Amino acid sequence: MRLSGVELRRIRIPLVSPFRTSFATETEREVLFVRVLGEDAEGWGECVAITEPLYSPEYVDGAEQVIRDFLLPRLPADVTAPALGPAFAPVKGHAMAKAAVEMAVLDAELRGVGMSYAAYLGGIRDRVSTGVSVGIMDSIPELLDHVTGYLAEGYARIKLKIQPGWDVDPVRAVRERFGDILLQVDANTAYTRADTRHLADLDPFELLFIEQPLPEEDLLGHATLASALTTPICLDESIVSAQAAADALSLGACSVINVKAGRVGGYLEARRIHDVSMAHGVPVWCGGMLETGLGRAANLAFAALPGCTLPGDVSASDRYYSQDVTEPFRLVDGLMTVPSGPGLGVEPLMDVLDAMTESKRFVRLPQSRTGSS
Ligand code: OSB
Ligand code: MG
Repeated sequence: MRLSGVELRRIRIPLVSPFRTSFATETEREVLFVRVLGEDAEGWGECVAITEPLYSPEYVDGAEQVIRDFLLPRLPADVTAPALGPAFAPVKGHAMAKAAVEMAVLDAELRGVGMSYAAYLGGIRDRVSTGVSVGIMDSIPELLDHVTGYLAEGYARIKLKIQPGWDVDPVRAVRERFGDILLQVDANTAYTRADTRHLADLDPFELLFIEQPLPEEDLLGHATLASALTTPICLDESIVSAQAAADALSLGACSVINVKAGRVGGYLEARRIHDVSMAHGVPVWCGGMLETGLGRAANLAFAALPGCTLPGDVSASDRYYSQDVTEPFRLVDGLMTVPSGPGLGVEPLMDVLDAMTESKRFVRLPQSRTGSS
C-alpha cells in the first residue's frame, strides 16, 4: 500500500469523572491520532501516551515528535503493517509512538481489503465480557457508590486502583459489600519488595490477581513476591515485548498478563504476547489506557482472541466520555460487541473530532523514498 501523507491530530477530551491512580489524577485526556491516507482507504491510529511520562517514559508531545521526525521518514514506500517492525527497529523504545502508526497503517490496509481487525488478529468471539477499572477515591463510601453503579450497569469484574494507604481497607469494604464478585487490584508500581508482608494482607480476599505491584524493571522481585503470596501476580508495565513476556513467565514473575498494544509497539507484537502466554497456559486480558472509541475498537478486536479468557479493561464509552469520537460503545447484557466491519469497523465523527482538535499537522510523504533512511 502506498501512502500519500499522514495527518497528526491532537485533541483534548474531558473524562466523565477524574481518574486517580498512584501516579496521576487525570480529568481529561490529550490524545494524538495518526491518520494515514492510502490509495484505497484511510486509516486511523490512536496513541495511548499520556500527557506526562508517569506511566511509562513516553508522553504525548514526545510521541508526536518521534512519529514526525523519526518514524514517518522510515515508512517504506510500499507499506504493510508487518513491515513496520523491521523499518522502525533502529529507533529504540517509543513503543506507543510506533503502535499508533501501526494501528493506522493496519486500519487502512484492512479497510482496503474489507477485513476486520478481529478477523485479521484471529478473534473467535463476536462479543466479549468486560470489566471496569475504578480509580482511587477520597473515601470508602464514595468508592462503594461507584462500584454499585458499575455492577448495576453489568460489568463482569471490578478492578481497584491501589497504592500504599489505599489498599487493604477498600478491598475489604468492596468484598464485604458485594460478596463473590470478580475482583482484582492494580498498583501501577507503587510498592517495593519491602512491602511483601503488607501485600500478603490482601491474600484473604481471594483477588483474581494483583497487577504490577513493583517497578517495571523488577522481574526478579515479582518472582520472589509471587512465591510469598497466594494472590497471583499479573504484569502490565513490565511486559514491554514478547521477549519480556517469555522471560517473566520463565522466571515465575507472573501467572497472568495484561496486554496493551500501545505499550508493546502495536497489535502484531500484542498478538505474539498472546501466543507466548497461551503456549505457557497463562491467561491474558486486554488492558486499556482510557482510549477513545477508535482505540477501543481495536482493543475489542484483541479481546476477541482465544487466549483472552479474563474480562478486559475495555469499558463502554460512557464510563470514560460523555461524548466519544465515534458512535458510543455500549454494554449490553454485560457484554461489548466486537466491531466486524472493515478495519477498525468504526468511523470517527468528524464534526466531533474537529471541535475537540487543538492542532493538526499534515506530513506529505515523498513518493520516491526508499524507506531505509
Ligand atoms: O495501569 O491499566 C493501567 C489507565 C492509564 C494508565 C494505566 C492504566 C490505566 C487503566 C485504565 O487502568 C483502564 C481503562 O482504560 O479502562
Ligand atoms: Mg495496569
